[in-house]
Amino acid sequence: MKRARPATVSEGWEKAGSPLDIARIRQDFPILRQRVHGKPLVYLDNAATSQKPQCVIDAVRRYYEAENSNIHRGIHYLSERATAEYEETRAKVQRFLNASDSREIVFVRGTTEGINLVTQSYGRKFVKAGDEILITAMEHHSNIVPWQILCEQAGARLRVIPMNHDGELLLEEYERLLGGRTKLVAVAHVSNALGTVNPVKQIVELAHRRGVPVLLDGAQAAPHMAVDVQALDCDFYTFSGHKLFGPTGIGVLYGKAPHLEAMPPYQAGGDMISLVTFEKTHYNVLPYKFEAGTPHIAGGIGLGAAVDYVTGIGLEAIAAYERELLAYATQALSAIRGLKVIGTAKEKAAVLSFVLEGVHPHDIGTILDREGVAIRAGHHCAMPVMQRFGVPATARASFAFYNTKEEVDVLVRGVHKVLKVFR
Ligand code: C6P
Repeated sequence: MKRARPATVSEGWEKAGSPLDIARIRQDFPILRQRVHGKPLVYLDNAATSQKPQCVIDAVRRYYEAENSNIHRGIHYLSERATAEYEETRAKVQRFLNASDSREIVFVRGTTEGINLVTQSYGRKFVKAGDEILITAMEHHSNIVPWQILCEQAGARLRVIPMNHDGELLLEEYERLLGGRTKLVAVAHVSNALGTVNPVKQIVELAHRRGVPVLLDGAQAAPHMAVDVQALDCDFYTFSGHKLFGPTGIGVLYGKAPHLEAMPPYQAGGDMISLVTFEKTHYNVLPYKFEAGTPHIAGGIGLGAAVDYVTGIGLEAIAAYERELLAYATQALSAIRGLKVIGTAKEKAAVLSFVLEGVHPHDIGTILDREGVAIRAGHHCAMPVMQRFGVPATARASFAFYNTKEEVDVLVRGVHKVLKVFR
């Protein structure tokens, strides 16, 4: 049955209800109490980085106040305590991604480093002249440039799976591109510029039928939906801690153990070795073979607290709430004359990119900022996406579970203010 359109968008929303106590959740994020330019902060730039709950801030502070020491090295009390906490995060991330073994969880600086690790370790060993790497037309630069560099080094070719005008991948083109030369497929789970949730399970299945491994860039997925790497059967999965309500400078690369075993080290130095002589070095076991040097210990401990926090709320509940929020915002913004949403895939996550006729996205961002609303305006490190849609940039609102419909209303009122200035 077709439902009548609610008198105001928010009325329909109120009735939809949500199992999450958002008012309560917001109290966990001290930064959200801030005023910006005299207005309450409305933080809608979560795809760039998300805010930190008090428990994450406390975990980082506690480490520096009470545990600061190097890990995996000392036999003293502080070092053992810090090592245990850092390694506990690895176990938490293993459960979070449902990886079968904590040896498959490699700590990196973030998604960018996770992808660079695979290109420079797996890629340099297994990709040869004449081989092909498949990526998609909606990748972030982090999932384009490292592959370009590898292809240049190896004499391989980078090929691109196209998308339609809604921002959905053309799977028949993908199947056509997958061939005997394909050595690896690298795909964003969720597009940061369009919000598209890609059919990654199907993408992995199609690649595996031809014996091709798949890397999934989970930067925009891991904070917003439950990820099960065993169910997806992906070969590599990477995400950034700072988008998952954790600290910057820490992230995760999941890799299937047989791949990681077969790969040479990415960087060399302390901790990634078991025995060093001037003649020969023996490398450490997984995952330490890929973790050279003193890591971001406080970041790792903070990430553990972040994983606990989102797991406590529940990724299913987060995904459901954000779906409602996105629908509410899409409906409200689409009703504005001259506004065009860029990225209208059927399956979308908490990203809403748009352009306004006759107004540069940077002007939208600047005027919204004066209203206390933080969005991102620009190419979102996805220039080929802008080229595909024929726009220089977009304005992008991106949501997290602490955002509310009232904040969406502030955004909508702000866009009307932009229109008043320009029309
Ligand atoms: N996107 C955005 O505003 P790092 O910088 O390593 O934490 O994440 C890189 C990255 C990789 N893949 C995707 C899909 C991403 O969205 C990002 C980061 C931010 O959209 C900053 S450019």
